[in-house]
Amino acid sequence: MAKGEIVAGCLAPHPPHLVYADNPDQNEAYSEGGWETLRWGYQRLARKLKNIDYDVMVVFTPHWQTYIGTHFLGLPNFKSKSVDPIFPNLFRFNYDITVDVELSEAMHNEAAASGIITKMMRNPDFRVDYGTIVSCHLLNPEWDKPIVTISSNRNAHYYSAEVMNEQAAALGRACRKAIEESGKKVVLVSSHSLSHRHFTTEAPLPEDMSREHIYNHSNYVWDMKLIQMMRDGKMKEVIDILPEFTEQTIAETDAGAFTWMMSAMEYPDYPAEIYGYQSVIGTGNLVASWDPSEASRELVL
Ligand code: 2X7
Ligand code: FE2
Repeated sequence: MAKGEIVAGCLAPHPPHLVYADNPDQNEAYSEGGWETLRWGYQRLARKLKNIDYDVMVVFTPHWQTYIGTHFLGLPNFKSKSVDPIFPNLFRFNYDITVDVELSEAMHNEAAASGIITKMMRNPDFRVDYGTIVSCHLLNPEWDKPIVTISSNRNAHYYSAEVMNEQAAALGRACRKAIEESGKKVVLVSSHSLSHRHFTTEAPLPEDMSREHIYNHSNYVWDMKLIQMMRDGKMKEVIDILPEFTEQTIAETDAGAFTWMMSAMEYPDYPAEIYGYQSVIGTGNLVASWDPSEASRELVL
């Protein structure tokens, strides 16, 4: 059997606003659009993924929070309605998700063997979180590939952003090993915003783009610093300063997803593909991708 490989890593923010703005059949809410810079960036990346040969998408999400260990989806199908607890006006999404249980179990077992506390989620009534759904929908609106979701253990809450960075890096190493042994081609998805201070009130029309802007200039400067380092292929350095970034901008990198993905990809030293940056209710959101293949890697923006 050929060695499995990670064929792409995607930074895929999940504000439910982006699905709301797209008006897919699965979502009950109706919008007049909005946040085009991110949505058009996502569409461009989704087109690229269509031309990449892969078997499964593995997504790490901040909105499945587990307090004892890291959990993995463990049934072949999950079907229900996902309602965003903060924005039920925007996101009531009917999903029907296929899971690659074989790969999920392989990653679970490899993580457990390396000393990480793990659990398979086998509850058929489990409601898949909106982070998974938004990122996967925008990267693959056809939903024609299976996924695996990995939960976010709240190390950052129990301990610190530094401890989270170490734990998530260990999980990334274990997942890479499991992927290589599986023989599968895998797209990794790190589902989150960058800076994450957000407004606490919503515009009367949520998609009124005259009301959308970054929460403050300091968050903007931090986001731009990270994006420049991504362009420069300095991913080890980004992960080294991530705890400080996380604390200064209340970033969603506290969940560990980005560190997990970069560790699994062995800290790329080549330029990230940048697809778009925009604020959503004040948070900083970047769509980006890391393509290990020099032949298909592009300068997008
Ligand atoms: O979960 C989110 C988020 N990360 C950013 C912005 C708005 C809503 O939900
Ligand atoms: Fe979020």
